[in-house]
Amino acid sequence: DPKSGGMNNERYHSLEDIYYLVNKTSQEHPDMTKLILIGSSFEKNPLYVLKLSGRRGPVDKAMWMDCGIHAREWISPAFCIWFIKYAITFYKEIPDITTLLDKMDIYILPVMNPDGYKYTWTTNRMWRKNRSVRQGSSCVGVDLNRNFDANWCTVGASSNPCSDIYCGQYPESEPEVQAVTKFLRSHKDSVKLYFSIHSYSQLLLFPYSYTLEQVPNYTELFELVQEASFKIRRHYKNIYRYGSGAKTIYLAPGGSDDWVYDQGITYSFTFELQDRGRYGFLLPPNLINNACNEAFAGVKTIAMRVLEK
Ligand code: ING
Ligand code: ZN
Repeated sequence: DPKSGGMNNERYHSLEDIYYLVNKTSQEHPDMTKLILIGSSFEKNPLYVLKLSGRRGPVDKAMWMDCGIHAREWISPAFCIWFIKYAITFYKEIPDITTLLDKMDIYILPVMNPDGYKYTWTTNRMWRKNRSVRQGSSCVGVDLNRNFDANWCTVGASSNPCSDIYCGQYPESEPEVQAVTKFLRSHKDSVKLYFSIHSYSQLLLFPYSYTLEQVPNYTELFELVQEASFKIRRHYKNIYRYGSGAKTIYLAPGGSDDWVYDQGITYSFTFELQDRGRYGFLLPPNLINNACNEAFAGVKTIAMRVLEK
């Protein structure tokens, strides 16, 4: 495929690789990118956001996408990296990404949980949480997607530090969550659209996950994810279920998309990428490109609609 631009032989990237790639991209494309250090992890790994923009004057709209909140969901950072590469390669070549970059800035955090991600490469491939340690407990890590200040630590989270869904000592106790909330609070006026990328299960979710109650713009969000799911099904013959988090999978408080929504960013989504359980978190590298293409179809469909509003 001539349009693949060498993007059809993906592999997973180590944390060091990702830092290198993001840094190199920012140096090679200063006209389209800006590297922003938003904070650091518990183990003092940097949290870099890459800002992507078209070659044009300033605009007032922005989109945020974070990947790798959960360490073992390797396809998630792979998608953020794929997205950056796709944007840089095909800006002014392919209309969809050109329109997105001409009309809004795109902030990408490729690995929100670098300590956990590193740990899945060295020690335990199935680790989910971050790697924060706390005196008085021998268990390590907080579930960053239970640590946001959104009905924090109610049904669907655990106050047991040994649990995989441990909510932490208090809302925003974790430096990774603090870095993201600080950035988003100070960019609330421009950021209209939020995506958080997870795996697996093939789901397109929107708030709320912390309650079964419907958000005010439920119908609008439902129609957006429905259209995204139809597009993926038509072009990639793959099924993505969709709906609010609580109704579609389970009650889960303290999640990023719910917190973002309650900050007033009402186009807030969590995507669960491939697969539906055959390989689960261990999605083989030869499936990365397909998973990323269809995830991009979903992001693009929603982003284009939100730009029309
Ligand atoms: N799923 C998410 C989790 O953190 C989720 C589901 C989405 C929860 C949005 C809260 C908010 O459990 C995975 N696979 O991590
Ligand atoms: Zn996850």
